[in-house]
Amino acid sequence: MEKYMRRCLQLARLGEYYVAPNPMVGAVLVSADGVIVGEGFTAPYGGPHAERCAFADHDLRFPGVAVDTLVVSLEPCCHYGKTPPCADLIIRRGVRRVVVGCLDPNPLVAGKGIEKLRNAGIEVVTGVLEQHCQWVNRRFICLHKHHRPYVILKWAQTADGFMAYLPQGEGEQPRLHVSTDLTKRLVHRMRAENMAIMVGTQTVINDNPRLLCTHWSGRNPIRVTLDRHHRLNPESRIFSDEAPTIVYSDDTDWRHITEDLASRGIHSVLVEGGARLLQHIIDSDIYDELHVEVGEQTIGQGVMAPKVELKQCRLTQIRQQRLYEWTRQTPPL
Ligand code: AOF
Ligand code: ZN
Repeated sequence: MEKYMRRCLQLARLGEYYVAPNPMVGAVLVSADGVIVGEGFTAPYGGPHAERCAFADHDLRFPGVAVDTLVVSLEPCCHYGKTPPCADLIIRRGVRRVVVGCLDPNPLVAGKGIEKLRNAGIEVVTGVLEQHCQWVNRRFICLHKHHRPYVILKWAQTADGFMAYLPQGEGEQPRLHVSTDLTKRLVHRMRAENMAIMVGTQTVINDNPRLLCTHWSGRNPIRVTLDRHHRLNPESRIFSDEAPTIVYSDDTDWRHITEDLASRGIHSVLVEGGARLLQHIIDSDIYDELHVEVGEQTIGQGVMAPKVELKQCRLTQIRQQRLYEWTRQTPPL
């Protein structure tokens, strides 16, 4: 069943930039002699689920062929959300067997989808490539399991460990450029992969960023920042109408912010700096991944990058840049 599940995971990723806050799911329908006779993946948020799309695909391309097994990367749902329950559809379609990658942690489902299928006499096999299926939806699973978004910290620093020039009085600050065109594009891909993006007050003041996803396909993330001393100019580009923006000014404790983001249904946040905010989060130990880009230049003095041990990180070299990546959970091969 693994080869069918691998295909489900490929299909699931086709929805990657559009389905949040829903999980990305892939489903295939298999005939009794092992041929794939229908494929589907979760439609953009609010649209039909993977299973429903797979049956629609079957009806178009293989209308006369009987379906024996449904293989799906996440437990089929059994609740009415924006769409009706997949479990009911599967039962109605007379499938003999359902093969599931991992359980749906959403308390409205959480095992009840599988139970419903079994009660209807369908054979259910679970846990096929389970870790892979969980990894694909680690953001969605984190939200439901820990009631906080999946947190990714990202910054760029010089070879001598600085992430910005020292402030020089009033007015425009000179910008330190570490990223290259290629790594900037990779950052925009990360923005597309996450529901929210966050920077500290000083970054808004110094860089006046838009924090949009312009160099990758996908939706703009929700922008998040802090403003404890009401220093932000309402004309800042972070307040443009291209994406929503959330500002925390009273309670800027990281744990409380993550709880609030979770209560808004936000399953992931990419934190792009600056140094103080990143260090506060690192000290709180509430984060899941680190992505640190180290350029080759040295500047002698500046704003120091957060202190973390890069030794355990996976290292990738992109031309002159070194990219260090660390995840709390080990990704499956
Ligand atoms: C599935 N197949 O492809 C997905 C599932 O509001 P709705 O109707 O879209 O339901 C969203 C919930 O359904 C979501 O939180 C998760 O529990 C489940 N997602 N289930 O059977 C799918 N994307
Ligand atoms: Zn469903």
